Amino acid sequence: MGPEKLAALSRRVEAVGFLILGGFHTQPGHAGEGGDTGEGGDTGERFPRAGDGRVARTLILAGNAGPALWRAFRAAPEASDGAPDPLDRYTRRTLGAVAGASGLAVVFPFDRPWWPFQSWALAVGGFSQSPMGVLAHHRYGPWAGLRAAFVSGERFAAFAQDGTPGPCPACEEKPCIAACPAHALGPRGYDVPRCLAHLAATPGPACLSGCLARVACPWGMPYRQQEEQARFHMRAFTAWDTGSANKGT
Ligand code: B12
Ligand code: SF4
Ligand code: SF4
Repeated sequence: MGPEKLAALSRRVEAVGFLILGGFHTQPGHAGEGGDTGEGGDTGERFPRAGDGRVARTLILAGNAGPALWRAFRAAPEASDGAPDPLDRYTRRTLGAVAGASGLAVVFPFDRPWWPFQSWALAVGGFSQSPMGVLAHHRYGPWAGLRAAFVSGERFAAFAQDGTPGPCPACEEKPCIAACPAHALGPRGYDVPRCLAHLAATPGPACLSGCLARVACPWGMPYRQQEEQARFHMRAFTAWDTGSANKGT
């Protein structure tokens, strides 16, 4: 696939509210070469098969940041049909159609077993591991959702990456850590049960309008979620321990 086809893929993805975050070539020797089933997804070294059954040579990551996805989703039938996991279903329908039209295979972050989307984002570049578990991006801060990976058996033309690293290693004060009222972020990472206990025990917790630690990050402010979208994702997150979570971003 040359630059024109990549540009066409980008246009199709943007028309339904998403964006292309970048891509990378899988290296010879990665699992998926010669005989691997391509199933599963528990390490960054495993890849899905391309649509024609060939091993993956190129992986392209689609995501979202800023208001475009929420706008497109709110106008779609899934947003009001009352069935579970509306955003995941919107994503599968629209990006599944984009993959079909582009001759690519596609996998999603909500498919089980989990594919290693964050490892793939680190391979794409521009992201760093934040103290909150989410990856922070040099442009989008902690607000980039990872929504789909397109897979091809061809080696695509090189991706234009500007080489800018994610912001966390150079962020000395790390205001995200101090902003968490539950002290759930620290040197040992993100204490999920502590965060969830705080959300359950506090009447009308401020975090339900958006994780305060994420909001405190000075990077990517123009891409922050609006309140309605933040509430949607936080509701899904707090449902995690009931087993009915839709882990959106
Ligand atoms: C399971 C899961 C969770 C679990 C984590 C349980 C645990 N401790 O493992 C819970 C429910 C806690 C969770 C929470 C959230 N999650 Co989550 N989650 C996932 C999911 C579905 C699978 C992760 C996984 O196990 N992958 C398999 C491993 C092998 O893949 P990997 O990439 O190599 O591994 C990375 C992760 O395991 C990560 N990791 C380890 N522990 C934790 C803990 C958390 C909280 C996160 C986010 C990541 C993380 O570190 C590894 C290296 O980078 C991914 C989607 C996906 N397929 O990756 C989303 C995903 C990681 N989650 C995401 C997000 C945004 C959230 C929330 C912010 C949701 C929200 N409210 O909006 C919250 C964070 C809480 C908060 N304060 O707001 C995004 C991250 C986007 C980004 N920029 O990095 C993802 C990619 C989903 C998406 N569609 O974009 N999540
Ligand atoms: S505040 Fe600093 S450490 Fe925290 S997510 Fe943002 S850039 Fe990373
Ligand atoms: S949602 Fe609230 S309690 Fe949980 S990590 Fe974010 S700031 Fe802390």
